[in-house]
Amino acid sequence: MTYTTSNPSSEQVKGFQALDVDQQLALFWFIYTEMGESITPAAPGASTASPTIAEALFEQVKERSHEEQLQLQRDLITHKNTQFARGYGAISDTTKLLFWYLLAQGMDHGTVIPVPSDYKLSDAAEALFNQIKRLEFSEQMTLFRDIVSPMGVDPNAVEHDSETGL
Ligand code: 45D
Repeated sequence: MTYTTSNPSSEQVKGFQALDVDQQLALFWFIYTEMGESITPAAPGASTASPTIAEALFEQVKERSHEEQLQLQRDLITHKNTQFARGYGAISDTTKLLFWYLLAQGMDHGTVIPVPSDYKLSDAAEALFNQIKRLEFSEQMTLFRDIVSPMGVDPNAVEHDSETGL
């Protein structure tokens, strides 16, 4: 299956990025719960994902405490210049998607910190959620790629940081 090329100016991507960090994580989680069963990592299109790399990154999250797991995810969204965010920034968009999918599955399985059951989406996040639900599957894939692609830190795009030595 092929997907349309990314449109970085898509309204939904901007809307997503305009949410605060925790609302982005929460909305992404609600999206997963809505579509989880239609995601099939073994699908033919999965050939461009690197399961070994996504799993290695996921293992780094899994072995941390719940608080650290949450911080790692927040750091990806805020582009904090960490070793982990650089590892993330160096992988392909499809592998990034697979990594987020593994994280969400970890939440399902209780190995990754869950969203509190009483956590509420803001009105803006809720409105975006409703728009996303109405998109076609291929449009959703393009959107998710555009969301996960710029997260983390592209190690080729940043100057040496004397504070962290990275
Ligand atoms: O206390 O082509 C808050 C592949 C604050 C195959 C929180 C694919 C309060 C190849 C932040 C709420 C399968 C890769 C706590 C395609 C608080 C291929 C915590 C498709 C604790 C197309 C929030 C893959 C947290 C797809 C921890 C479509 C939130 C993958 C975490 C889609 C949220 C993956 C997470 C999706 C959300 C993953 C981890 C939608 C993950 C969503």
